[in-house]
Amino acid sequence: MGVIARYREFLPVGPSTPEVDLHEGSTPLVPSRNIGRALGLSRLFFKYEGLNPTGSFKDRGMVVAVAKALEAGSRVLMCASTGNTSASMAAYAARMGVRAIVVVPSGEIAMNKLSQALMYGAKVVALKGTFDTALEAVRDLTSRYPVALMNSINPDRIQGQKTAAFEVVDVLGDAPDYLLLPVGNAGNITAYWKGFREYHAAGRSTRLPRMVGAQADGAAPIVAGHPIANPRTVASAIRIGNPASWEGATSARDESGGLIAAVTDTEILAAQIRLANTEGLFAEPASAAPLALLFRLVMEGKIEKDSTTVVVLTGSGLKDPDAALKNVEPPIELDGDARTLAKVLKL
Ligand code: AN7
Repeated sequence: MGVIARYREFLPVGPSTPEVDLHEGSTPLVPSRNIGRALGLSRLFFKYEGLNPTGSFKDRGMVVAVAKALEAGSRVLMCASTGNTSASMAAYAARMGVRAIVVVPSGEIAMNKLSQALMYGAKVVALKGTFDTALEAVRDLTSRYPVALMNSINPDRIQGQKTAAFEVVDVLGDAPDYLLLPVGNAGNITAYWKGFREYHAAGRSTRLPRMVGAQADGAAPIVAGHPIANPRTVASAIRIGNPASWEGATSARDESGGLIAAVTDTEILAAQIRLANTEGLFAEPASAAPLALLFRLVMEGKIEKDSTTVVVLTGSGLKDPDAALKNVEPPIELDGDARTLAKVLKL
């Protein structure tokens, strides 16, 4: 069952909304086995969003936005993307038989995300410039032509994405003390906060979490307090200099008593490897940013050891093998039999 069927009563859908479903959502909330213990945190969980049908959390919002676009009669869908939004939109457009056009910053998106958009049959334009320039072009074009804008400025995207907060509460039985996630265009932090508030208002939880957002040092406009013209980070998913949902992010931070801070690329890659090596969870670099921030906050004594903490792993590590492979030993090249193999392995 997908998120529309599961959370229908909380979503802007009705009898005339077409059925769209790729069985997105219902992702596991995996308890930490090793990192939590090492940090002295008794209740640390990972929301493993890489297990969505296209490998990222974007499917939750896309399914609702596509259903609503179809209901409104749209036949052409368009988005700007650092990769995951384009993969997701292209998949749902393919399934529903409508055109998908994606605009990505040229040379800036992870190869496997690009391969997804192409395989699902989207028309892909690699536009010179940053994600921010791509989004500007898409906003402009969709305001002039009968083409549906599918970025998270589209409120139906936020509606769908809030279901991740519902799932966290459904599994834990209440909201956590802290929810950590990466912040790029800032749709997701906006959506989680909306979800936690709505569930709380509906009596499904007794409290609200503190929202903790992680940006990358070279792409941290919200931390800096101004847009960044040339955002730079290894985490290409959050290489964004002027987030569309800026205010949603700062409201989530301030209303929840949380924080948004930046981590370095070195911290991001170290966290990514540690997560894979010690938990068996492979997430893309952007998804490791909040874990890197958690390490710092625990060291600074800013997170109580007995708190319930959820780190959202927004996208699968398989999305961006190039980023990961730079940081591990290459395979051992060998021509030999079991004996030479055993020798090389020092068994
Ligand atoms: C894995 O795909 O912006 O703060 O165009 O792919 O809601 O933007 C992706 C963002 C975090 C940041 N983690 O979420 C896009 C795009 C992953 C992501 C984010 C993205 P937002």
